Amino acid sequence: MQPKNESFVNPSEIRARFSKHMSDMYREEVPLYGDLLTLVEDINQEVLEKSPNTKAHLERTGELKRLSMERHGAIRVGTPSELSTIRRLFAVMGMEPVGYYDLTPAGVPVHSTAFRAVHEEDLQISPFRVFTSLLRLELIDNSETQQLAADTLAKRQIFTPRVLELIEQFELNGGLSQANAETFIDEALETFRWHTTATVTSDEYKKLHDQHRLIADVVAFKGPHINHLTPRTLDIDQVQTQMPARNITPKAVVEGPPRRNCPILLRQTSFKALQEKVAFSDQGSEAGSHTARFGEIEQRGAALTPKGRTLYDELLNASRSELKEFPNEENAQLYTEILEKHFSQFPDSHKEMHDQNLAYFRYFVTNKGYEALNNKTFPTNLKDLINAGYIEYEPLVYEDFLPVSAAGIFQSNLGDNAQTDYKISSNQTEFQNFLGAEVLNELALYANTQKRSIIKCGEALNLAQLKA
Ligand code: OOG
Ligand code: NI
Repeated sequence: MQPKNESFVNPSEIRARFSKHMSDMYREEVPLYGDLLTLVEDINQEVLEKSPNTKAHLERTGELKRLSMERHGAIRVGTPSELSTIRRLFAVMGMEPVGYYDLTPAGVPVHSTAFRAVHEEDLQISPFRVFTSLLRLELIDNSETQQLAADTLAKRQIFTPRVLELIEQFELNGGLSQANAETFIDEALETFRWHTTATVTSDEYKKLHDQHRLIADVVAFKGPHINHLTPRTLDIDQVQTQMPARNITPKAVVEGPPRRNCPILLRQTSFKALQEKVAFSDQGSEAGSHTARFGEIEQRGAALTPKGRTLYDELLNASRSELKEFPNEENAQLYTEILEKHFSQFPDSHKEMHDQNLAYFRYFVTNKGYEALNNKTFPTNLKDLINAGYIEYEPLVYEDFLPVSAAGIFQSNLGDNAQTDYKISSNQTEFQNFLGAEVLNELALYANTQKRSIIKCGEALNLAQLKA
């Protein structure tokens, strides 16, 4: 999307710059994240050198250009008003809430969405995403702790006065000038910064922490510090194996689907959260500690259609049921075997995934197609055009998250004994009311991108009514 006024900065440009600033800040705050970035870059380089085929695919889809700047982060906010202002803040950078994730079945008292760009052209400029969770205070069963949390949260302001002004200005005028965009980036960054001083006493912290480590993390600090940033790798198993040699301790298993020739959705792994020194409000020095921030890596594959996603969910559930317990250090090998066995039922070539309508694709006119432009009558439907070699396709990359995987990432960083059986479940309507907007349906976004690529092919080949 272009800004309304030419002197305004493109929101995608603000997002790209903000994402870089955020990465630089986190690298300074958590040096291990920097080590992880270096490892991921090394492995990506290796993959690209060893597999010209992968490189060619990525070049074609434009992913090669965005690979080194690709990352996602996560924050956890405490109140409905923080959530709605965060939405307005991300809107300045062209990020919209996509998807609803309920983490309560996994024993984490939050529900979440992901802020990201939605149009393929904007995603190419910067695919930066932020997984954003809202604490569900109503799930705290101890009324005294619930009150303590509510009172503490009511006292804080996580946004600087200047960033609030700039958000309003953006909403009023439809954009920000170059100078204001710069200021916005600096001021917005403040919301995500780590604070070594807590806003609560050590006793209060203990009460919150005893209820759930996550509650202490959300409530006890000045703001929703970014708790991890995640670079994208082309070979997650390689990174997982090589982490220990660089003094990084990975979690037991890679979340998501198993390794495949044609990656689907999202595979993720993280390193354990760090214990960091903090000062409670009744202490002069940093005598306490808090464990929340970690590092994560991801490998992204094809976005699946509803049919593909149903198959994925079935195979994942079957694998989990057969394992009978949560994946951990001891059963990691067995889990991988079970996962591979079940996922052998998921077709592993782009052609099968395409022809069986399991994934979304982007279509391209081939050289043969362009060459034939002036001297051939083209077939008029997509299938025949593909069979004749005039059009080719590449899968659309999955831009979102997976609830079971997200739960696994939360748990590995909250201690595995953080399981709680919450009685209240999913409440998307309430979440959207707090957010002040509906979350977008990610499947519709992929379908739109796919459709736009078909229309483009039709235009290029002078086939006005090209249909899927
Ligand atoms: C968010 C965990 C989820 C992912 O990549 O699935 C997540 C959190 O711990 O706040 O980031
Ligand atoms: Ni993450």
